[in-house]
Amino acid sequence: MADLQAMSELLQKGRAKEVSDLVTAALDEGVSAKEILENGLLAGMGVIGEKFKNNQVFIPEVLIAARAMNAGIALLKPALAGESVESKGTVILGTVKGDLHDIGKNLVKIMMEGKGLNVIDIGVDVPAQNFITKAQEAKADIIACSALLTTTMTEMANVIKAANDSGIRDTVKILVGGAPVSQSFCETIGADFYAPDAASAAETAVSVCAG
Ligand code: B1M
Repeated sequence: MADLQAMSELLQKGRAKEVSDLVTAALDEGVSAKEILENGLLAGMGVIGEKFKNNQVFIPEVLIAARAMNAGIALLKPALAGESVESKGTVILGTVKGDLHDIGKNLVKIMMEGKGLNVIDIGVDVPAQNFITKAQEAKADIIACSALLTTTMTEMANVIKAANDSGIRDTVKILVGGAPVSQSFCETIGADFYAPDAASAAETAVSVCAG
């Protein structure tokens, strides 16, 4: 039987190969991708997050756990993404300047692609102006910014300022998210939409593109 507890514990130890094997076995047994993600992978990363906060583990351990997490997510991708083919709109997605966290962003990408959006992932540590330049080049409908640090979430305000300055603010909507971000922060900086998780980010983006 699928052992999501073991998956969580192996992820905490950064054992990417074993995590991948357990993800594959769980999928083969018919466990849903959502359950594997939430009760196996995210549960393990949650424990690491607490230990990181309390100085019980340090960056190298967190990095290898993140690598195991990404290996597991890669296997879940087809099941999470579904089979949508028709493009419903274009999204420029990145983690803001100064911020290297990309696991949440990668999940947002998977969920958005699964809903039929064309997602241009411009990576991590992205300067505000790059979001704008890429959006102009791709004639994007949405700029989606992720931030995981209280010190970097303020960069989102710079993205909005850059959008205003370049005159694209009326044609491109700005979606923000990430653990420290909230609806009230979204309103304070003048972003258009906040989404608390990857699935709702995808739903919001689809409804924005549908007009
Ligand atoms: Co970092 N880190 N980290 N870290 N790290 C946190 C975020 C932290 C909360 C840990 C802690 O103290 N408990 C803390 C931030 C504190 C704060 O600002 N409030 C922290 C810190 C302090 C740091 C450093 C400063 C540590 C240091 O150097 N002293 C440093 C900063 C580096 C930098 O970015 N410049 C740092 C470094 C790292 C690693 C590189 C080691 C690694 C990142 C590896 C990687 O991403 N490839 C790492 C990790 C892994 C974490 C934790 C443990 C896990 C984050 C994660 O991936 N979660 C994290 C603690 C925690 O979250 N419990 C922590 C799983 C992921 C699926 O969730 O990204 O929240 P998340 O995404 C969610 C939602 O937020 C949302 O959807 C997802 C769920 O569906 N979402 C969006 C995300 N983006 C969205 C965009 C949207 C909509 C929704 O629309 C556009």
